[in-house]
Amino acid sequence: MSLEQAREWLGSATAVAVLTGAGISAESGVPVFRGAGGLWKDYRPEDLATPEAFARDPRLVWEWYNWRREAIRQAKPNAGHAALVRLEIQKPRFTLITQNVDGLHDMAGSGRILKLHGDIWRMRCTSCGSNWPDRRVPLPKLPPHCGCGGLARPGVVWFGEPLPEGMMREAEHATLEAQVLLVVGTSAQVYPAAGLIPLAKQAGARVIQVNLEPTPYSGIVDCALEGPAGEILPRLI
Ligand code: BJW
Ligand code: ZN
Repeated sequence: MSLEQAREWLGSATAVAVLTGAGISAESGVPVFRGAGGLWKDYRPEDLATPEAFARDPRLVWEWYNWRREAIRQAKPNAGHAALVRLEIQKPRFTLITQNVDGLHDMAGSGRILKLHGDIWRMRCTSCGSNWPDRRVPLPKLPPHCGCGGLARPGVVWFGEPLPEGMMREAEHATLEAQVLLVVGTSAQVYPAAGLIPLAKQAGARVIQVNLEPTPYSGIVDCALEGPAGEILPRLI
């Protein structure tokens, strides 16, 4: 299916949901998780983004976050993020659902954002549960601690952990009412986020995917556009 057809679907829809992943920030210089440039010191995300990995070696996990915070701090939103801000302004009903923790959608000016996997600029205490913002790069001492003396962890969602209370329900609700689901820069391998794609299909929405390469859902989406999000989204919107 062509970009023109996808542009028409998107143009005539009044309710749109967008699901983004690390690929939308790749052109801003933020490393992705899987595939080319996605690995840090040969670790896979499944080796680091888990409560077990953190319990085993909090310093190692924090070194990974320090590295990513460094890359993210230097990053600016790109033309893909900006196009989604324009789309939000055009649509009466619009929901941006992101798996990204980098804050680039906020920086671009998107309004309400459902951050399924949390925020890399927040910390949470593993002892007292309090949470707070911390944008220092690099962190002065690893691993960081809370005022109560407890070990601090990044305010993100790791494998095996539940998503923020109620957020997935909101994402599902937006997906179910959308006429178009636009899926950008995700390998669609991590659940429950990836499950929004078949959910939209079941509900009768058109699904448009923008990615450098095919994903497990390329065969069921209505239109799979292959190329960089920073080039395709401005042409689509
Ligand atoms: C471009 C581009 C360009 C590049 N333009 N494109 C089956 C069903 C349901 C769940 C499970 C299941 N099987 C297993 C699970 C559990 C698990 C899971 O999904 N595992 C999979 C490995 C199978 N899920 C979970 O554990 C989740 N929690 C959960 O299910 O809780 C249940 C529960 C309930 C009650 C109590 C307890 C538990 C949590 C998942 C958390 C994921 N966390 C991470 C880390 C977040 C923090 C951080 O950032 O540090 O989230 S892992 C990592 O993967 C990160 C990402 O958000 C996520 C998705 O990655 P994404 O965004 O797709 O990036 P990539 O790198 O994979 O892909 C980039 C894509 O962009 C590629 O396709 C490129 O081609 C493309 N690209 N440049 C366009 N310029
Ligand atoms: Zn504490």
